[in-house]
Amino acid sequence: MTLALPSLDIRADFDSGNIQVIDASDRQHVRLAIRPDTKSQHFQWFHFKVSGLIPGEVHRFVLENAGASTFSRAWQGYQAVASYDQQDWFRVPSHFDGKALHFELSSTQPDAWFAYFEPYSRTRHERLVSDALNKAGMQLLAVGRSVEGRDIPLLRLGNGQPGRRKLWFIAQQHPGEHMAEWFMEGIVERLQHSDPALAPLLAEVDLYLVPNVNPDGAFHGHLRTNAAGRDLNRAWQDADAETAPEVLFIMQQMEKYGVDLFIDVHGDEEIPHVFTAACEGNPGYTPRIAQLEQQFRDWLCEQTQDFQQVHGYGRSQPGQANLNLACNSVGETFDCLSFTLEMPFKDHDDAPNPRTGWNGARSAQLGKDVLATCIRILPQLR
Ligand code: GEM
Ligand code: ZN
Repeated sequence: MTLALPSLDIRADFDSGNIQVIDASDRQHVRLAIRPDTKSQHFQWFHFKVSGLIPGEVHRFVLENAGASTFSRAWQGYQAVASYDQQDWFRVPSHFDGKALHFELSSTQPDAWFAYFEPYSRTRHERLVSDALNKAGMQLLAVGRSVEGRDIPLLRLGNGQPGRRKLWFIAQQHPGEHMAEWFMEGIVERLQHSDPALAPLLAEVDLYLVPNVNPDGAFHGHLRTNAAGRDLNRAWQDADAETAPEVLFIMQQMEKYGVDLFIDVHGDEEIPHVFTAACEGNPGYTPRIAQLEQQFRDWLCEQTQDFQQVHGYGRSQPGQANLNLACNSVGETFDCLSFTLEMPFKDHDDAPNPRTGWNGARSAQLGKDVLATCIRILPQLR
């Protein structure tokens, strides 16, 4: 009598889930595909659960449409992440053959989750907001609404009195870049432990946080767009209430309160390093802003080995910046220090961690280190 092996059950019908099952009948060759963002051709983010694994056996998975994804070159050198408990995520052997991404797991458990990066869930987002309000002394200043009606909380630490410096962080305009809200968790966690190093922040600063700009896209397992199919980081010159209410809300709040330093938190699919992009291409770029940018980067390098200035995007030519991007739009509008901060989907190769690659905890620590650098540069902001 032959015992029938349990078939594999593969699901993605949950928060930030994304997979399409082509054929799961062969556990040595599980054929999968990534679903595109709604109303958009972008795709790269994946997140799914597998049940029915046989402990001790190697299971092999193939993302057959990886070669057609938005950043297809980024699969070179990339390793997928897996978890048995949705807490501890680790890298699994992966390779890209130019068309498909292959990865495998020598399973120790019958169930496992796989994802493009360590997911940041909506439940954890709600706990983050609760901790910000109840443990970190922040206030819920305003609430925006996404295309599908999800809350977009704007949190503030500080009393909004005239003369205080206004520091803004926004995260996950691009919903698949989950490292961004891990970064925000680090900032909120840091604020729960008062110490003398935070004194300048508390005395002189109003700190504005938008922990997740794109809750619809995050929930639906999108890489790049909101529920209306818009790339929010291309909507900062023409945001409207129907297709980019998320950006419109933030712009209106910035106009109301002002900005002295802005950091837009992202993830980068291809470059295996932490880096920043800034406003050198803005029409209003000045030597003052150039000096502030360099000082901030130099000090962040002193603060952490998880930052570097060698690798990153090419510099924009003078006057050629795309002002549809948040960093450039805010920097130009408020004549302030303004960065896009990029964390890797792969690893920070200057300080690699082979087991985890770049992950949530390192993103959170970077948030703390960036906040410390913001405090250090405060006296120079205006
Ligand atoms: C990037 S920001 C792109 C900035 N490019 C240069 N050359 N400064 C985007 O929106 O495409 C942010 C991201 O998605 O990570
Ligand atoms: Zn991004």
